Amino acid sequence: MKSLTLRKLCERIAELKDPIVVMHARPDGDTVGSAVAIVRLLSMLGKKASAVAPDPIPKRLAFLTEGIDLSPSCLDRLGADVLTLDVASRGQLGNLLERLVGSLSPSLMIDHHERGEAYADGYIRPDAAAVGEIIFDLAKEMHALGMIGSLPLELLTPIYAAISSDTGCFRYSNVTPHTHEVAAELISLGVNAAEINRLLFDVKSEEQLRAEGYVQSHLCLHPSRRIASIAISSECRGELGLLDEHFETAIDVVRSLEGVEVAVTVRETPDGRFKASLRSSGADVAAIAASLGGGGHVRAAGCSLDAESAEAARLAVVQRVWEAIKSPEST
Ligand SMILES: [Mn+2]
Repeated sequence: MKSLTLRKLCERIAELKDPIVVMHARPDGDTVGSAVAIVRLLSMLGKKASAVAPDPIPKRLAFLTEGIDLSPSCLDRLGADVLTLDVASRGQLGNLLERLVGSLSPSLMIDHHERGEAYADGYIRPDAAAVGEIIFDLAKEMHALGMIGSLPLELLTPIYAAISSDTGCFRYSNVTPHTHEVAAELISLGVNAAEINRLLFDVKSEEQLRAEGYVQSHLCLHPSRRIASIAISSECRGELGLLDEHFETAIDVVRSLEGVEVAVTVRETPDGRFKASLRSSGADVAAIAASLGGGGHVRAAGCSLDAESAEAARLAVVQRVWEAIKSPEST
């Protein structure tokens, strides 16, 4: 698998035939915004591109995907080239894993995860706060090379959303001077940052608020008070009349408790497995997630695991976190 330069990436994108842009499982603002931006770039190059995600795109991100072909039927096209965005390992292809083999194996990957698997020729920049930050550099390079004539708002808006989403509105430690420079340039090119951030962070559905209320009143605090966690089973969701996507912002509630270094949410998935999300204010949760077969960033990572119940999965993850952070030299 080759590691590409930005210039080479431009050339490879220009060569894509009938491209299919693939997002990661449980799509977030970065994978969705980046996918929409790449589809628009590809159409500016005269290509008809589609985008697919292994799971439904959360309603709160629907404002990004207007006019984008998201039909999974694109996977029936023979000879299409597949490009993945923000997908660190094949495991993150979720339900699409079995479809994306043989002639549909990804030929290109653009990513920013530190730990991952090189399953295609790639452009991977762990210093980028979001894949969106890379897509902006890519769009500018294509513009400089004369491959595209302009940088329209319909391209820039999803890029800004991708970056803002993966940085928690520019609050996380992954933000660099370059992240702010890109954001500044996007705003000077006309992006409506206030409106995008309002839609991403301030607007919540009634269901989301109810989910956050449930998490607030059912938080489990480790005796050390350094780990906070919550387990959400399918049964519990059913009783509350809520869907998994309503719990997406629940991790922010868990991590907001004073003194907590690592926040853990465990959600039961439809296949009866459990998906853990870990957020940290210092400890390397990517290493902890990796020890459980997952991956991610130092301060934001996740994994899937099998357990008897959501509660058992929560206890197993908390135990692993505690083992990792209890001795000071490991943090
Ligand atoms: Mn990302």
